[in-house]
Amino acid sequence: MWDDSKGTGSGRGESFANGRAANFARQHLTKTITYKERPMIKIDAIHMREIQLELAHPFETSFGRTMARRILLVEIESEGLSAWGECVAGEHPSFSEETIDTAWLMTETELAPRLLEAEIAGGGDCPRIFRQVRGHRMAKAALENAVWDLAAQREGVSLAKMLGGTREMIPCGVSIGIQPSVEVLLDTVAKELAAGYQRIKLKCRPGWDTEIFEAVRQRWPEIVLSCDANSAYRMKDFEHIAAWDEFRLLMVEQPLWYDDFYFHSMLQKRMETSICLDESIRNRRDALAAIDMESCRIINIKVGRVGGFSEAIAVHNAAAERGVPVWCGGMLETGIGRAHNIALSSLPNFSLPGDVSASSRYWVRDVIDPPVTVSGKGEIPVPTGVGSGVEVDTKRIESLTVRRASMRAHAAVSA
Ligand code: OSB
Ligand code: MG
Repeated sequence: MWDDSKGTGSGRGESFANGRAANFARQHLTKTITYKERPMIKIDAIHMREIQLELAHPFETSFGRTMARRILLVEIESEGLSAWGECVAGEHPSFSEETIDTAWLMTETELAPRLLEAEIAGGGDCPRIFRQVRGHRMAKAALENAVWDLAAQREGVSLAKMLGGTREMIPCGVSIGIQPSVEVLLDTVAKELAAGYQRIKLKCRPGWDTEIFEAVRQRWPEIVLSCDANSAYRMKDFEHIAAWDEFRLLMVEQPLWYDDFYFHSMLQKRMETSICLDESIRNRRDALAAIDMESCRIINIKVGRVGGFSEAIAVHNAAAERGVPVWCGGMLETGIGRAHNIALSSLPNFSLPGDVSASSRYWVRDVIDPPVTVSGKGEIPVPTGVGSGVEVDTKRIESLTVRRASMRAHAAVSA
């Protein structure tokens, strides 16, 4: 019961697509092999870049407004293959303690050097390699996820399959930021519903809550609706939040402190609507504690927040065994992180629509080509090609790069 599969599905047997990854798999793998027997991965280099990219629309939460993003991308080069990872840390330590600058420092001075020296067969080895670095989960996740992507390419399978995914389509919702007025919000909701999204999540905070739930519910009594407070409320607000039961929200996400279970559990006892935790869940143990204390009945999994795919799978499995549904959160990712979120969302217990939506909601032009699109039914097909199944637009990334560093085994070069 306490033993979680790490999701290292061996999934072989489908036809290989063309390309370097498929060739690699063909040359190196001739029979079905288990995880332990996989040949070691030789990492030749780790490249770090900071790109700067303006959002198509500013995004406002209870902790602030984002107009443009500074994003750390990592690329792992290995025996002719290349795999990317995205660090979801923001510019400021508002969602969590990490920022792009702390992640840059940790990646360059602690994490990448450890990874370059390590013996690894797959992404599942990364938590062990990074164990002596406490915290910095978003920095760790960027590298670990790239290793999973690389391992999938080496095996000639999709990343989703490598992670143990089973869904062919993922259901999509949207997260709608705080808007200048209720009228603008209603127009935005109407637009997203027309695009087919299956669940609308409204960012809220004191002063932007009951009134907007009322307005949206009045116009759309039956849609699947939720809200996310990003820790904007305190104990004095318990009555106020419990009164939202009348709006039949699917969930209230992270209403209280970002690091709390106990007071969320007190609040959950006083309301019918399910609480969903986001910020508070850093790993599987947190998920077990929160479920056991009834601090929440739903869990938002963000692969960056929990430190990488291994821990995300562990949280997913722990929740599944206890009948707690999960969904995949978003952090305003580019197509690289988005593709990883899609692969993760293909796991069976991702049964609620996630905050994984079309590239065009975030970027005028994404860093993958083609961008991620969503069907009129609010679904994204899970790519079946090798690796993450998306094409990284390296020329575009080059043109957006403002800082870079490269590390090779036994030699570090910074520029
Ligand atoms: O709490 O889910 C959150 C964006 C930045 C920081 C925190 C959150 C969010 C979102 C955006 O809700 C989700 C998305 O990527 O669409
Ligand atoms: Mg959230």
